[in-house]
Amino acid sequence: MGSGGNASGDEDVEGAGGVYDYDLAVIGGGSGGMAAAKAAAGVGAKVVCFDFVKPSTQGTKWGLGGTCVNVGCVPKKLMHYAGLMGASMYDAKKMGFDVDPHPQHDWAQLVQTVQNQVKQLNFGYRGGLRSANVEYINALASFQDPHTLAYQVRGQEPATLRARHILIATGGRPTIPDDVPGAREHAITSDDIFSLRTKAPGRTLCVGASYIALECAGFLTEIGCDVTVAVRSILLRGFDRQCADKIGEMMRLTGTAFKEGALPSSMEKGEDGRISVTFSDGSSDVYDTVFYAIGRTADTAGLNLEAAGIAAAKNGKFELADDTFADQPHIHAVGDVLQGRPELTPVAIKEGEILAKRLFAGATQAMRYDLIPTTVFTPYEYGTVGLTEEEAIAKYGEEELEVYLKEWSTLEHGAVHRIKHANVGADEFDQELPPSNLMKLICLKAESERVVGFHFVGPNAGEVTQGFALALKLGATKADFDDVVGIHPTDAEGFCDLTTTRRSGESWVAAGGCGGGRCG
Ligand code: FAD
Ligand code: NA7
Repeated sequence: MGSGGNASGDEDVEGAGGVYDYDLAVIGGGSGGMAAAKAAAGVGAKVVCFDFVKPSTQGTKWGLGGTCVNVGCVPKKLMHYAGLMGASMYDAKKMGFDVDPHPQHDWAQLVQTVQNQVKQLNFGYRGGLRSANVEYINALASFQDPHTLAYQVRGQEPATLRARHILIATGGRPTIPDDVPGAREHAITSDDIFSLRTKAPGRTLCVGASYIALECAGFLTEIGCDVTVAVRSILLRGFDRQCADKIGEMMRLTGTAFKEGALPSSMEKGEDGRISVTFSDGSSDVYDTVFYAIGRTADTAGLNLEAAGIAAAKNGKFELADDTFADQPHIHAVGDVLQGRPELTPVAIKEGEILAKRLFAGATQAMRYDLIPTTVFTPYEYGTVGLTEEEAIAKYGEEELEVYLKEWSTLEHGAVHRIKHANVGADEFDQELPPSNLMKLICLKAESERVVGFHFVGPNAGEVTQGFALALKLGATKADFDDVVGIHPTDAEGFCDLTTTRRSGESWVAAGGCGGGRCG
């Protein structure tokens, strides 16, 4: 044991290679690290978990629990909920409530509500670690040698501890480009937006066109901000193209602007606090907020990896066959630090639990990365599990697939003309509007039309997709979907009787809207 010793003072644990203070030391108390720590302690391992938050470029800090609970899924979903409420104000008026269809939005109140919930979860996580018998150390940890971690708790002497196994679960942080003068100084990221107390975002430029940029652009638009998304190439790279295009179409119709092919080249803050942005096409504009969501960089630079005899790729991630370093089989990694794996909380959790049970309970289950469902929480959500149409064609060939699809509008939204209203703010708009929803099943002909790709753009896609993911996991065929009796009137019931195939050349747009577009 090094200077400072192990905070618990408990007995040392023995293992191959010597005597250790802990069976497992986890660096990073986020989704993956916390899950692994609790699972390992749950089967009797002696576990310590380090978690420490370095402030964002704008100085934002937060508590225990990692990205998801503090600056990711949780505050994002709550703000998405606020956005959905904003969109439903007009519905409420149409449904007889005596409400202003354009009420003023109080950003400070929203942040307060969101942060109260986050604080409650932080508190719960601390108690959760304690009751799981995991020792928590609020300090940055780094390697001193392959089995030794160095750390310093604020106000205390530097210390070290030795662990039989070490898990790296340090996640990632938002990327801000170095080559855009002013961006690091003036732009915010997802690390800041959910606790932004100084002012409402107002006129906002979102840079980036994937998950996070579109989700944030979506809820900001719905609560009344004037939002433009700066798109480098395409929306939602890696997702099904038709569905990504549908998301873009619905976001445009509900008020988000898109600036294609031109990105900020510099920005500066005026005396009024607003940010003047010059774009690569020579144009310029002024915003209250510039929000970068152009990807995340794995947070591994400060771990002193050389001392452990391991290395990260150029982007900071680890390229591992599974969750363990081949050269240092006692060092492991889970979550967002892993190269080529989905950056999702349930993935990090599952990886952490599987690792812990393998190390300390003799389990043999390996992590499976196929059929992981996910949802983009844009105003019209997009849920998917399995292959995109592009991936299915590349894997099996177009002729081997039958693609069933349908577009329609949600009954309730159609009844109050929500999209028509959102687009122009009045009922006089008479342009033909596209249906808001899209569903698609990609089926493999050679295997009795086994469903290999499920896609749904529409309200509550997260809830819908979670349930259907089980069907794909169990190998459901198109006939199995057809055999299910629908729940009427829902959007999801549309999956029970999809008839139009892409191959048929017929229109897949359902004329009416009554439960999954079934009675058009
Ligand atoms: P993290 O949760 O990032 O935890 C890592 C922890 O380690 C952090 O607390 C960090 O401060 C700490 N740390 C780093 N270095 C050290 C060190 N040296 N010593 C001690 N501590 C250290 N996923 C979903 O599934 N659904 C969603 O809807 C969703 N929405 C998202 C929205 C946003 C805006 C963002 C940013 C992410 C979202 N994600 C979502 C992704 C999800 O949050 C991540 O995939 C998940 O948090 C990864 O978990 P992790 O354990 O790898 O790392
Ligand atoms: P992603 O999913 O990595 O996407 C990054 C987006 O930002 C994508 O649209 C990129 O466009 C765009 N991008 C990348 N670099 C730049 C620069 N320099 N300028 C402008 N735009 C750029 O990142 P997210 O932040 O949305 O999400 C990360 C993960 O966190 C995600 O998987 C969620 O699970 C949670 P491209 O398509 O490459 O042209």
